[in-house]
Amino acid sequence: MSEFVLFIGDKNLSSWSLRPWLAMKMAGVSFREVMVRLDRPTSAKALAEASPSGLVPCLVHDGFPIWESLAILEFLAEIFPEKSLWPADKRARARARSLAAEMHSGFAELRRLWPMNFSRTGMRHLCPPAVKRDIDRIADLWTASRAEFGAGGPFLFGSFSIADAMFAPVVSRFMTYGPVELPAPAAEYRDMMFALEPMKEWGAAAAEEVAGRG
Ligand SMILES: N[C@@H](CCC(=O)N[C@@H](CS)C(=O)NCC(=O)O)C(=O)O
Repeated sequence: MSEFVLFIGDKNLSSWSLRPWLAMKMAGVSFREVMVRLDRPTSAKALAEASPSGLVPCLVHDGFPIWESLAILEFLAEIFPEKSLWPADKRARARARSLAAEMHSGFAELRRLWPMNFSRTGMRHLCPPAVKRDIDRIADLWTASRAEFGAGGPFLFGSFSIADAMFAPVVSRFMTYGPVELPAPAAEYRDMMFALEPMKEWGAAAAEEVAGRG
């Protein structure tokens, strides 16, 4: 039987790790997770051993490593076609890929100024215009996807997809640095995502880490 080992960073901090971890949980794929603690004197060596890029996440499938969150998610979609990690409809799939790619390469100011701090809520923060622009763009993307493609369920494209996995850390940020005021469909989507069982599981582990017990 195939073995999946997912190397991740600290759950409170590692936004990139959350994405494939959540997708694997939502798809019901069994895997072993190995955490590499970040920002420690031992981190550089441990990261170099865990991942060819020296960054997490890295998924090792029967000894074969796949790094970069989006590449891992694509691999999962390919080997588990029955899990429908991309929407079946060609246009919906293209749109989901646009959202996933925009998240992977964009929203730099939001990511820089509001780093993921999963276990915290209501943190004091600044919201300069560049961050506000990122928030507004994300709210528009969520609202439009829900309206155009979301009829079959509560996620961006109805059922859970890679696009949802890609935005999971933003969902967390919109709680940590808020709750951020969003138009109703975007706020509903954020709250639904934050209430998912795997998100609660990740959050509980993040809180244990911060308390020094993880
Ligand atoms: N583009 C990469 C980004 C991965 C990344 O930056 N990971 C961070 C943790 S969230 C990391 O490994 N940082 C290494 C460090 O902190 O030394 C991806 O999509 O997987």
